[in-house]
Amino acid sequence: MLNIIIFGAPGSGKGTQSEKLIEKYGLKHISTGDLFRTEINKKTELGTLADSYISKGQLVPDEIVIEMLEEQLKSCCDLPGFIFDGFPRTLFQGKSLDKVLSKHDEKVSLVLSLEVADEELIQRLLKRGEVSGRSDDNREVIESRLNVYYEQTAPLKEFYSNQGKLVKIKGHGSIEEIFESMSKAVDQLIT
Ligand code: B4P
Repeated sequence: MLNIIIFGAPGSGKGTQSEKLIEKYGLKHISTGDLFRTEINKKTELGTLADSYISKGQLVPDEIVIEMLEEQLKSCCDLPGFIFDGFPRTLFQGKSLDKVLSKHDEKVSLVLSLEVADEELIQRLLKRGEVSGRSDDNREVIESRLNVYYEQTAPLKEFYSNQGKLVKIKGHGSIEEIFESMSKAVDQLIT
């Protein structure tokens, strides 16, 4: 299986690029952010709990995220692979993903890291906030999300770089240009 992690700061284009990669390579999309937003919209207990963290720009606790992930991976075996979008976000989540995948004799194939400057990230998220209605797309919460990213999520880059799995992708430019760079990295792995 081809198991790709799309990595990057909030607003780096993870969701945007994931959709295009899924279409091209036929992989199953697992976006923890989307899964939480679905629960929030359905007003479930999990949604209410997740929103209490998301609306403050904090990460949802690891154990909740891992439980949700395990549920998603239960029926994984006859698929060509996964795109993990916005997951893992902590070292604990990274190590847990390895454990869950190894139960299915699988591993992470590639980590594509979208590199975008903070100013651009803030502008993109503020722009999305004008229409998204998301509780976390406003300046105060965006700043806290960026801090959380640098403190808790960015250390994963070293984790995957040490395993020779990290490929940095310039995340500035048109969506098509970025997609081309990402596709090249995937094609190098599969051909
Ligand atoms: P996510 O849903 O993962 O959201 P994100 O980081 O904001 O977005 P992404 O990088 O996907 O941005 P997009 O492509 O949409 O997480 C939301 C929250 O959920 C987290 O803060 C956290 O609280 C919680 N959560 C999720 N997963 C978790 C986990 N594993 N553990 C704990 N908590 C978790 O792009 C953003 C904008 O930029 C869009 O408007 C897009 O149109 C635009 N854009 C994209 N590419 C562009 C380009 N090349 N040029 C110009 N604009 C571009």
